[in-house]
Amino acid sequence: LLPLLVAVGCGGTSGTSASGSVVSVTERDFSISAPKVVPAGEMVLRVENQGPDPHELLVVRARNADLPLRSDGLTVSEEGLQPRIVGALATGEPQVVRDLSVRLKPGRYVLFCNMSGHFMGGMHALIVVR
Ligand SMILES: [Cu+2]
Repeated sequence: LLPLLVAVGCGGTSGTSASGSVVSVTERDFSISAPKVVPAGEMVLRVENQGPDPHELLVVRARNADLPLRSDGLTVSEEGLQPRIVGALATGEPQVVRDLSVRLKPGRYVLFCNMSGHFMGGMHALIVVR
């Protein structure tokens, strides 16, 4: 899977920008692919949705993907996670690439999609920032 993730390079982006490094994240039904370790600081999460469904991406500081659920049992309790949510993005339609700028301190973070049932379906990834 990894070689596919590296081949984004649209229009002369070089892997770094004024706001820090660029980290490629890929979402699909129903998984999230992201680097396991990234350097701390400012970065751009370049999120590509490979669909076919629309997705979203939330970034929360958490030890593992054992996140609290709402009473519906289908979505993560974003209310219960505040203020540990450090970024959020709706990816919109498939094949769309969107950037999310975040500043991450060293620690462990979970990327997840909180559309109904998607987290349970496997749309979460743990990244270590150091
Ligand atoms: Cu999703």
